[in-house]
Amino acid sequence: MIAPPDAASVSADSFDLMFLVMVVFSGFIVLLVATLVIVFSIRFRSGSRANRHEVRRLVSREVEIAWTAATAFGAMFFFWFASAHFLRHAAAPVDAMEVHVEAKQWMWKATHESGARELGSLHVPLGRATILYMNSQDVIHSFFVPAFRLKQDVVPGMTTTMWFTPTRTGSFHLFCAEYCGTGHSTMLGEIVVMDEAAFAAWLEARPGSGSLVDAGRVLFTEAGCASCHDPASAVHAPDLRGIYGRPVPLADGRIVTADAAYLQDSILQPDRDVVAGFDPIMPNFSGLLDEDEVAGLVAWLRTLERDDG
Ligand code: HEC
Ligand SMILES: [Cu+2]
Repeated sequence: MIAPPDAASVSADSFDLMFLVMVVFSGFIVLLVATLVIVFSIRFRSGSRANRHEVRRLVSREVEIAWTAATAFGAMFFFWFASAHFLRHAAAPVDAMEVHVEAKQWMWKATHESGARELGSLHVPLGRATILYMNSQDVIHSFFVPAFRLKQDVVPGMTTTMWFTPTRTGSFHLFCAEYCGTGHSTMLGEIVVMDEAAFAAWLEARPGSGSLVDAGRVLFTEAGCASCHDPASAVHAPDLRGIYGRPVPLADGRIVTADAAYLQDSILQPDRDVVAGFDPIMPNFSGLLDEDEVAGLVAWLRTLERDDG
């Protein structure tokens, strides 16, 4: 039997428990049904003298009601059990460390907030929440870390997120879990969990290409964003100061929260979520900016303070 790797993230243990309970419960049902099938087919085989009326008496209306209710109750229990787990781990802590992950045939790339980059590996600190903002450059991939019991699809044209808090130092396998072409099986990586101090030293020693935020600030002017979005601009475009975390009313009536994924989509697919009260004149920057540039812009937009003056 292949045992799963030791659990190495905060949510992993409760996930294992859920899995175990489901397997035990399903196993019990399988055994029960299989036993009844076998017993009944022997006892009531054709030609046997068993009393067929006896069964009808046994399966009364009360028994029918009881097992229907028990099944419904079981289903509701699992719904509660699984959704409680899901909700508990749905939202990342606000102070989570951010990393941008880019998937492409057939490699994983990561960019830290400091601008440090890595290929095929991801270094993260122990005991601290890390949130990944993930994009794909080509086809659907899936970021799968068995030791964390986490898996998330990485889809072209949208940003997906995944977060975890590692509980053990060491190196853990990272797989692509979505068949993504001939090199799929080579799309491997490792998650290296280091204690806080070692991680800080690692990041320090990393030849970053300047911080993401700085790159974003420069690009905001160079790519022409400022010509529309500068508060002094004559173009009617939203003021982006304090945008991060703000509720944004959209032209189609929805209200969304301007998280990192929304900011990224605003740049790459401006027609998708048009802000209420504005014309959809913002150019589409997908193909014009590479993923690091977009990550930089998003990082910079997030630092913009609201102007209360
Ligand atoms: C031609 C003018 C123009 C340019 C250039 C432009 N934008 Fe926009 N932008 C707009 C307009 C108009 C909207 C509102 C309508 C919409 O959502 O499409 C908008 C919306 C946005 C939003 C969502 C704002 C909100 O309040 O939710 C973000 C974020 C954004 N732009 C960022 C950028 C960035 C980053 C760049 C440069 C890479 C850029 N824009 C370039 C005109 C522009
Ligand atoms: Cu892949």
